[in-house]
Amino acid sequence: MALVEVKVPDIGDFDEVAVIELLVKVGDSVKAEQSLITVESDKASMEIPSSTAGVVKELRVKLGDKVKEGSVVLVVEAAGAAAAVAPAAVASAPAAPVPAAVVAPIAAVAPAGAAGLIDIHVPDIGDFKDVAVIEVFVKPGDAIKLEQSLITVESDKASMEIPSSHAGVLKELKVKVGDKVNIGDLLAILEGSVAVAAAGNAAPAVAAIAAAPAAVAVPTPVAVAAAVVAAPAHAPGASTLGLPHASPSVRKFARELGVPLEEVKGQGPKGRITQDDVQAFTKAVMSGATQTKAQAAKAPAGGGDGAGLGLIPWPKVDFAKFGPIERKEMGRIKKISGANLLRNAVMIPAVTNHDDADITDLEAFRVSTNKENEKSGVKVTMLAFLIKACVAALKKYPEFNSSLDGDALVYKNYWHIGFAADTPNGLMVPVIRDCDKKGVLQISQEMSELAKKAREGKLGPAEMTGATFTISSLGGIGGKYFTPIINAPEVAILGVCKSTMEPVWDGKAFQPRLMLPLSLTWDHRVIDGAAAARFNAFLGQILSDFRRVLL
Ligand code: CAO
Repeated sequence: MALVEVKVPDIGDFDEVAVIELLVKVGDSVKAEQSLITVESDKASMEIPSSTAGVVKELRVKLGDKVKEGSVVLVVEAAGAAAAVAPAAVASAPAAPVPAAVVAPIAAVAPAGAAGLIDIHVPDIGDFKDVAVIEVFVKPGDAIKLEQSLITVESDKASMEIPSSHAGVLKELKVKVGDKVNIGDLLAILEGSVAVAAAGNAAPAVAAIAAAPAAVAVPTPVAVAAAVVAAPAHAPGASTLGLPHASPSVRKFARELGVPLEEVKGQGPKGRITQDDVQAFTKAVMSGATQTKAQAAKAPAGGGDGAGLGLIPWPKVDFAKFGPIERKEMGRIKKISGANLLRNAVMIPAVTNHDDADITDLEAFRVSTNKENEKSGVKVTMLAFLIKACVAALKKYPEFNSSLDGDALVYKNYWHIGFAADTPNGLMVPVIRDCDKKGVLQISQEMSELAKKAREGKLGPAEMTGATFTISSLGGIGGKYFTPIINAPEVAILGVCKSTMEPVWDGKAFQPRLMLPLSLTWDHRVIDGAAAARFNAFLGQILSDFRRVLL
């Protein structure tokens, strides 16, 4: 097999251009004319094509290298070659076909009829036809300097800026983004007395270099000499024109996916946006982890990603400086629940109402029920009664059983109640379905089965989804009140703490009553404070006299 060196072709007067992208790796099969690397000057980026088909054996350049005409890009084992050739006898292949220099230092300039009006046409951009206008840098009324970039055009292999051949005030733009242009097309009309042509030529050259696999358009020395570029184009890393820094192929890729390139954070050298960056951005948008600005602008009350909060960075502290430390990765469940809790805490305007419910009689009933049912093995806890009581309150105040969907509220005619379970792996929320149709005994039984499964890490996805309201009970542990975080897309959550005997004034005397602390957190976009107070009060009434559940 013949080993062939693929070299940088004639790229005109641009020497020492930086390699900004490697498009192939060792072992890849490449076709003739396939793009191998992207190089970039401060005015344009271009892809260097392969002069031959074969398999990449060796890469001779790396990111950041400076290359010029004749630099070896890589070594290819040419397809179809008969015999192996020792590395010492590596054959030099001709560089990619380069047609005659085509960026001519002429831009058609003709008076537009009226005095002082100058037509600016697309100059000779080489062997490119119907190239798309991808950026327009100027608008009517702008004062345009000689050589100032007016638009960027792009083929699938290169992008180039078209400079103004004259100075003046822009009267009319004849192109817009998306238009296809060709040599000689009218771009703009300037009004200006100073019709200065560059360096003794009628007009400057295109302030860019363009390259295509089969037809590499390069500025001739004459053209480059003529192109005295006054206005800076988009230098890598610096976005003087707000232009995202990316190669033509990446721009094309982003456009095809509808990705707003200016919102993609470039991870490449000098902040260059790579294809991987575009893919990562697309994945993040698809998974809901982020939103485009357009989505955020359209986002209804229930949407948005919290981006743009303008928060200062998380403090980075070297804790070891202050004492011995041990670092442990958080478990999967903690990571997942953490991300959800953060979103819910940040995005929901949540308010918590605290209240107490007199459960003296209910607790007595619960204890006697458990005595009666001792043999059945099913133990009824306060949480099961709370679930039943909450269903009654949710039915009376249906917005607590709803979810935000854009600007609409979805009212659910089912009552599936989630309960927070403390497990060795972290917080989990199993869901008991159709609690309105189940009795306290059945709810108790299901709850104990689901809690066991949760602790053993055996809950299936179906057992953790579909809740319409959640209860988080710390009653078995202690505490007085707390502020639970809403489990979105639900709109409210009830926190319960440990009941205690308290002296309660009955109008005549203090009576010892078992009081249960309740903490109701609610989404203020959906629920008002008065409704929350009513919900808690109603819940308290039911818990103090459970017969009300039947009403
Ligand atoms: N007041 C006083 N005692 C209570 C009580 C309350 N509000 N709630 C429960 N208790 C008692 C029970 O009666 C039981 O007492 P006995 O052992 O004497 O019968 C004891 O506390 C333990 O109850 P439990 O916790 O096992 O049962 P439960 O039904 O109340 O709760 C479960 C089940 C799964 C919710 C619970 O085990 C749990 O994991 N709780 C933690 C939830 C949590 O972490 N929430 C915080 C989320 S935010 O981070």
